[in-house]
Amino acid sequence: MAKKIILDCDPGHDDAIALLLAYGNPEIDLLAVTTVAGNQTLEKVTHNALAVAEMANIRGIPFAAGSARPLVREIEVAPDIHGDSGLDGPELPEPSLKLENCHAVELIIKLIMLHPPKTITLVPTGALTNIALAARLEPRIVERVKEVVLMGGGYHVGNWSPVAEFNIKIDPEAAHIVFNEKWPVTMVGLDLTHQALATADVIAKISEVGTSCSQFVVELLDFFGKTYKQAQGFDAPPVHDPCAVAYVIDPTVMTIQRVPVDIELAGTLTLGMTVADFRYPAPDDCHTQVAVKLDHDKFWQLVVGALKNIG
Ligand SMILES: [Ca+2]
Repeated sequence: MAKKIILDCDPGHDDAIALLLAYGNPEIDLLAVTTVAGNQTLEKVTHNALAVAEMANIRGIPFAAGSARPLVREIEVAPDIHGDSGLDGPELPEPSLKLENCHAVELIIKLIMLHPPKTITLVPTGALTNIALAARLEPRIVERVKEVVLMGGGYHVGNWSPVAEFNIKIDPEAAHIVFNEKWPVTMVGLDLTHQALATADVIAKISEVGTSCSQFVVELLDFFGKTYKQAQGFDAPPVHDPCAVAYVIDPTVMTIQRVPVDIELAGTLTLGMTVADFRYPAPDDCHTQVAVKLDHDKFWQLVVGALKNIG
């Protein structure tokens, strides 16, 4: 049976590819797409999500806009990576899809309470603001969610500070809530996503699909590659967010390790660090795990396969 997910995102080049992977892969039942401020303002990332839906002719899936700023801190965006629009590079179609007339947090709660327990996986690929608010507004969702598979953090490296990753760093309080609730959390962090490089070889395979959708992804990766080279010195861009979706589709696409993870909220140099305690075997009640090693070929086969299915 297809795995039901809610994708909570801030498109974002890699979010856009995550959305296409989730939509195009038959193992995934995409119940809803929700947005959160992050890579750009809420208005921009929501427009981008709808534009990607338009481009891929996604219909019948509810989209809802969520939090316009982090729980406590001022909003931070990432134009050096994603451009002024949040999705610079390809030309975006004008969206015709309309947003749901409710807040993303309401939609997330409604869907989780409506479906049988332990059937919905939350896949956040942006700041954890919406997910944290949902857990606080309706605490019963914590037991009902199957698991949270998030892109964010990193146990040995950061990107928005030496030790903190962007999604966690911009709303560390939200991340603290999400990592400390007792639902299973899989952290697909930079340790893993820095292995998901869109090399020239990968881009050629995507281009060979030969559809408007694959061309769109090639143009996304072209822009993303340039900014990643300029901002962080990567020879090929790491395509973070689809890794979380890929794990839900097929957990064997990566190796994982159970380990306690908590979020630093007080450090002057380490705010937003995902602190993983590898000193001992994970205790029995450990509900967090981290992604370690990616099967690069299997991962990109999933992405290319999904693009072929979208047509
Ligand atoms: Ca993202």
